[in-house]
Amino acid sequence: MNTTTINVSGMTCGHCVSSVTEELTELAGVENVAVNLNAGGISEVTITSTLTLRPEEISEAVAEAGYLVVANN
Ligand code: 9UX
Repeated sequence: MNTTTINVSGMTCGHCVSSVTEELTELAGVENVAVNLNAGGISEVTITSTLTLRPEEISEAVAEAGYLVVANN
């Protein structure tokens, strides 16, 4: 199992969490998505998958939901 942690900006409520979770869950091999919501700040999203995910497909999925993957610093 692969664990990928990303930082996402622009999420402020539970519906944001649902949207991002739904989009990421659609990626091939994704088993679980856990969001640590930081409303108004940078939220940490941890993705567990059976396949290795490409950074671009993750960014695209998050963008589909309407949010942005940002750097870890
Ligand atoms: Mo909640 Mo998130 O109304 O963009 S869906 S703030």
